[in-house]
Amino acid sequence: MLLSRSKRLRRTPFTDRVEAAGVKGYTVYNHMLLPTVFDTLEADYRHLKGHVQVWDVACERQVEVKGPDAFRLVQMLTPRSLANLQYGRCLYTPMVDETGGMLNDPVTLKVDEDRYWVSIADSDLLLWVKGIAIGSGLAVDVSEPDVSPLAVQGPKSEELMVRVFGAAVRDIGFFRFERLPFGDTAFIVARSGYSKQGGFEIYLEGGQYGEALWDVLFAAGEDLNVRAGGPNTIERIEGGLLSYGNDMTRENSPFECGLGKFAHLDEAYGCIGRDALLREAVEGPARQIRGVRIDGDPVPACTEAWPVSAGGERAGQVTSAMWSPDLGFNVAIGMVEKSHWEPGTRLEIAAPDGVRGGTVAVLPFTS
Ligand code: THG
Repeated sequence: MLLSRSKRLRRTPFTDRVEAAGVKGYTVYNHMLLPTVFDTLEADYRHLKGHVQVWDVACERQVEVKGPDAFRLVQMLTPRSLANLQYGRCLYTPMVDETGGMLNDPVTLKVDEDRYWVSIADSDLLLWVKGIAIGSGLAVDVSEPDVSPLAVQGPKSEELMVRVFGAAVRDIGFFRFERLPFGDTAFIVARSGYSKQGGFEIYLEGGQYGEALWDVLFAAGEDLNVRAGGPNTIERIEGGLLSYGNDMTRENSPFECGLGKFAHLDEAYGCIGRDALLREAVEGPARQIRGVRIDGDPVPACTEAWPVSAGGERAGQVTSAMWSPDLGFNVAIGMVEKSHWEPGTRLEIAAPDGVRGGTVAVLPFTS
């Protein structure tokens, strides 16, 4: 089965290079190509944990909010207090609707006075933000600028980034960014990314620079064994990084997603979902994201939710699952009902190839 391609399934400034690097699989994310496999998922995983990879994550589109009411609008979107969001900082910001349901889990950057970039996961957040801006009569422009993140991930990422952007890279703290020169322009460079192996994200501003940036990274990293890669499902499940649309949807609150620490309900005045979240906070969530260790041989691909039960009673669902070569068991992420969410609780998981035993675990997986 091949995905039929057209203009609607957007290419990125890096797609020609990704194809030349021998991409073997894509997913679709924000209506855009996202490379997922270059060698095998397991070989890519091993390489990511040992070396350095360059990832085309242009699909992490930016919703730019600009204008005198920009701060006010962004704070309407998230229960996380933005009081500490100075220039140079990135914040992981769950975004919710009026019921407190998750609409997206972006990283938000203050890139200028009265200008924010909301670096989104896979949902059409732009439409929601435009609707709120217009419906509330706010003085803002909401757009999707020509910005395409390129991630450099893995233990050798700092060495590679220093070679291309200079020693200033070393002083960038986790979830901080600097604007660093590149040729006749400059890019925002953040220490962040969708892996637990350490790394950076370069916010390419101007698609015309994409291939030059890609080529410079590969030339500078030859002796570091740099390769093309992408968000690796095995590594991200081990690391407990959530995937919007898979592990959580509009049906889930930040509390259910284990993101309650990012809900500052005493401070996030104006947040559209605040009242609903305040109500939920009284009782606490009825279910929550957990790790699940699944018994047996490597599980098949998790392409839909797998029902989870315990002693005949419904106990939740598994939404991401993979065999972990390093841990030697199947790692999974699921939503588990309160009655069964204590780590160590035994579960039955209805995988497509049969029912398997499993155990509730803490994220991230360590052993
Ligand atoms: N980088 C950028 N944009 C993105 C992603 C990214 N947009 C889509 C998607 N990823 C958004 N989701 C996440 C999920 C987790 C993290 C980042 C984006 C993440 N979490 C860290 C963790 O859980 O350990 C740190 C969170 C914190 O403590 O602040 O990095 O990757 N630009």
